[in-house]
Amino acid sequence: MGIVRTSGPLSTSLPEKLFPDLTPAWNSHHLRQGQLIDPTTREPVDQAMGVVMLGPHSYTGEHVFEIHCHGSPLVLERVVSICLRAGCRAARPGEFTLRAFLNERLDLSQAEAVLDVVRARTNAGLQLAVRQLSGWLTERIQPVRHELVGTLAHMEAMVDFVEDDIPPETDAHTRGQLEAAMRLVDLLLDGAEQGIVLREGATLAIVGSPNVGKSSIMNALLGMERSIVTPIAGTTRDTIEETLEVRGVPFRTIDTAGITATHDVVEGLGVERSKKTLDDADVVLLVLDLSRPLLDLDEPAAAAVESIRNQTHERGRRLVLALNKADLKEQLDPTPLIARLQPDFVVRSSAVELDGIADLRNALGQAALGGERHDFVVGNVRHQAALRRARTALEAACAGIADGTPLDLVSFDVRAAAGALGEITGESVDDELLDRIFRDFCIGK
Ligand SMILES: Nc1nc2c(ncn2[C@@H]2O[C@H](COP(=O)(O)OP(=O)(O)OP(=O)(O)O)[C@@H](O)[C@H]2O)c(=O)[nH]1
Ligand SMILES: [Mg+2]
Repeated sequence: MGIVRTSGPLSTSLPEKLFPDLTPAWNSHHLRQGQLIDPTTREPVDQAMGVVMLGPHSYTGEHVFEIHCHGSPLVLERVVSICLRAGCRAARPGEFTLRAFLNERLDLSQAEAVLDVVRARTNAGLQLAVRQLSGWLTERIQPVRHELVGTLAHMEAMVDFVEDDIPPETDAHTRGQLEAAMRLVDLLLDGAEQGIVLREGATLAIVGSPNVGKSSIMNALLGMERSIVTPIAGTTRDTIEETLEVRGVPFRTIDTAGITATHDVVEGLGVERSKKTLDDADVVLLVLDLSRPLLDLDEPAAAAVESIRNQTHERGRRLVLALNKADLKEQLDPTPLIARLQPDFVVRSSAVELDGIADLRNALGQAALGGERHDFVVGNVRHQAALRRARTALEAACAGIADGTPLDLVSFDVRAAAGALGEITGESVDDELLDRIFRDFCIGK
């Protein structure tokens, strides 16, 4: 099916023109079926359905008419051109949603959530967007912003009328409000990092020396025999990728060749790839074999992990250590390595008996999210940036009050904070920002 829709006053006169066979009584929100014709030629175009939704009870808040026809591009093009001839104009990208925002059917964060729903690439990202569509973010931000605006008005009045020092109780009150705003912004920013991981997923590199059970663990995590497993060291020669969802986090999971000091050319190239994979990973799963006594064998892998642990990484790389083959007689003491690498999680596992695999999944999920899943996750990058700006401005305002900075300077920061929060709800946006946001929408949304 294909839907052509119109919004605005013409939406109530179009139905009679396009469906002349139907009685002209078009009740709002009732779907009707009939012969759709081209009013200029009287030629039938399609057997279609139409529905009128009278404003303000429509998506845009204006009168809306929708034509549900067969999905043939020819039919759709015809219907669009008929509407244009009847006096409509083509919608700009996102214009329906923009009108919904301008007519206060949606706040700005909800309008953007529409785009996030359309664009979601992961189930978790979709979940976040749908949640935002309900308006929870504005519900939280709006009262705090209104308090700030009130504080601002008060401060400006003080600047204008008071020559003497500000009474201390005003200071305390203002500071209390600024701190309350900061707590909310902090709470929302805490979950922002998780928003990115849930929207975009994380990369997981499974590394270690040869034969420790990396491929077996990859298969156990996936629940399928994806990677070849043999008792021969050096089985995995190249990186092997698969997607895996753990606690809502989509992982790009990569099994790698064992990292070892080697003179073999092919094996050496595999080791290079393993190190490159390690470099790009958000979460590293280092596997050790508990059943063999020699920790030295793990040295090249440990050194490679150690070197990337010291590098900065945009999401803060996390390390999970799997002490594998825990079903066999334990011969290895991993304590010195744990002390040296300081992994975020240590899990004992048996990839053969499937012991500890659930713990491993838990550890990986927490490692990617940087802890337990937050209740309030802001997934939209623009909102995150606005929250960060609000945070900086609130901090400056609090510091200003503590230092006895003149109120007119402090009020400048409070205004900036209220402005940044208003950019999320849409209460303080200019046309340029709206243009930028809705430009990304597709036409018709
Ligand atoms: N008993 C026991 N054997 C295991 C376990 N995990 C892996 N193995 C065995 O160890 C051998 C090597 O396993 P792989 O998964 O191929 O190890 P790998 O680390 O991928 O090895 P390379 O690809 O050669 O670097 C196989 O014979 C596995 O069956 C485990 O937890 N317990
Ligand atoms: Mg392998």
